[in-house]
Amino acid sequence: MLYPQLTPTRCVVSLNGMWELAREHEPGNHHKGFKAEKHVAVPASYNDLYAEEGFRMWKDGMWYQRTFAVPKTLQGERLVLRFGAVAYRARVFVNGREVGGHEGGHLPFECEVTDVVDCTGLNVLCVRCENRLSATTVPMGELRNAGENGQFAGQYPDVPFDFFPYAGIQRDVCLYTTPRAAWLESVRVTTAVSADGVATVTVAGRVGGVGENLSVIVGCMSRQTPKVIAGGHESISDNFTVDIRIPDAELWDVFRPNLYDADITLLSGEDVVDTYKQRFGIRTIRVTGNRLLLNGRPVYLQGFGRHEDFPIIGRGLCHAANVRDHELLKWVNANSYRTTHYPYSEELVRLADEQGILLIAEAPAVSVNFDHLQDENVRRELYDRHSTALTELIDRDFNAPSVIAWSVANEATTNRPAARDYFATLAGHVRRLDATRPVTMVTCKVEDDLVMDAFDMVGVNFYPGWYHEPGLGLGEPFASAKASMRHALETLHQKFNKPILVAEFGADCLAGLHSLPAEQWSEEYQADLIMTLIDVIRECDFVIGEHVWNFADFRTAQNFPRAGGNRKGAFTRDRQPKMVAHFLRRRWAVPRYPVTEPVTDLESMMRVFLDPAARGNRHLAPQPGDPDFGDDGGLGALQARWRAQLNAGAPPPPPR
Ligand code: GCB
Repeated sequence: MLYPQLTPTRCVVSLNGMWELAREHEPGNHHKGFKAEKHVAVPASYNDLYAEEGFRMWKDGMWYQRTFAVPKTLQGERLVLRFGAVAYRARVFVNGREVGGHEGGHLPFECEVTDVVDCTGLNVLCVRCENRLSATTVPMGELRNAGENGQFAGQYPDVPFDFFPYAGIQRDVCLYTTPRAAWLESVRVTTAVSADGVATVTVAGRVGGVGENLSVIVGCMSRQTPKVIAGGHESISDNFTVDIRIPDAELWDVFRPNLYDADITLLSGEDVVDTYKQRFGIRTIRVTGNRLLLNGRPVYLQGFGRHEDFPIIGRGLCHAANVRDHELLKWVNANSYRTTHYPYSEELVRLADEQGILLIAEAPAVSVNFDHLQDENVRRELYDRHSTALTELIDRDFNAPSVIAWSVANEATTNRPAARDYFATLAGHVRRLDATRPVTMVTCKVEDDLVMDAFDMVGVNFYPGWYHEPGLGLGEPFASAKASMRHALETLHQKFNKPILVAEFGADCLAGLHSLPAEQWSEEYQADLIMTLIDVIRECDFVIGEHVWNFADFRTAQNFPRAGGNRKGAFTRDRQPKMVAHFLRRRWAVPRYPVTEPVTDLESMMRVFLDPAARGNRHLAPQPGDPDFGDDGGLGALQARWRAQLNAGAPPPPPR
């Protein structure tokens, strides 16, 4: 499925804005139009918009409606309704007729409506969403708190995961057009780079409809130096594959997120039928030994697990919040995040492509609980939905250079024998769909995990110092939390012999709560614990990254360990830094592995040390009298030493 685009042959009309809303108290004729209870914003989750609990917690049929007309200029075109995401299930009706639907709350779907719309007047568009979860939905929910629900037992509402089950039309809705007879339906760009820097770009795609004498022309354009640099042409019927050679390929990476566009033109004889611009980046990503290699060089992932979560709009797409989040990620010197625990919006992935942020894209499968899957048919039903979600995710994001790995799930009961086959088959499914990226999954089982050898790298969530071994202790601070983290990482490495991403660790912290000596929930405790654990993590050479849980505070179901949601954010829910964010910023300013871009990297490292805000804090920057503080009253001495070390190929020292 292609992202909607305005091109000389296509038009996009946004249907976002103010819609009407009503709950389905009883099945009826809502699909033909209904009496509204509320106004509702699209896109947004409906849950936090109103003052009544009866709306916030509603999970049965929730109806949305609006009207639209088809402009005269678009009549005669093929008309498609497209939804970026509707949680969890959607059925779509136009003028009372069902035109399509979808299951799964975080991926796009579309419904062709060419023959259903009335081009002479207003059309009534009604969407029924429903957020009922079960043992066979992805994610699971409403398990009546049975089985191994652990800390989630007894939550309100009944979900076995730690984020609020937001619902509704949460991403963009549009009506878009394509030509009617034949059109470009999908495009997949695969790249390979040879040792001499020549890239082979394969642009493959599918054509919908039928046309005579069809052919495609593909031109490749570099966004850095905007000119057509290569092209290809092929006669086709419905599938096409065009290979293009790009000498001196400008690779995509974190420092220089170089992008290209494949300009695709579908022709019938000499006539242009359809055009589409598909962006892509040229880069390689693979796991070798204990390293994750981006363009052949080790990359250490420093960043967070996150949520699409913001006051009032819930999980609704908000460009302003997305811009702010990525700005903060850059500010804190993060280079990556995992789209915990579901696929994020296409718009955010595109921003990551443009800004050089590395993403581990996760399926919406969180807390898969095999105690509820003992019946083989039930397990098969879940598997089908789970693998479909991955198919749709890979289809959507295959062309995104920012996506460097697929994560098939977070925290399943991977200590149950049935989990083994389930996840091994799933890993195989993902590899068949995409052989160009590593596949991973995130476990919270250490001694008894049975599945991680099916993956290219191991993701692990581990919370010493928070859920176990709380407190500083009387001897060396956090001694037992440190030992526990070291033991877990070594155990997993011995067991699976794969590189490990510490995918979650951290502590809740109520912004503004201070305590000396540090104790749980205070800013001091969160900062000290996270920085201490980073030291331990970095003692293990097989660890390829540290993702702090979480980027920002977020809303959860209600339960006694949650104070107005999960407070493990390095930033508050309204995106202001807690103390730990300043520490991370300094720590992450220094690359973990030797860098080969001395000038830019050195500058970014120094930027933090020279930042006047950071300089005011003894913990964040060297002060006069420190050995690194130069006679020149600045950091000249430190800079000179680092530059010499970098040029000699040695890693810079970690900050004290
Ligand atoms: C986890 C989960 C995450 C929770 C986090 C916590 O292991 O993956 O969804 O929010 O722990 O804070 O408990």
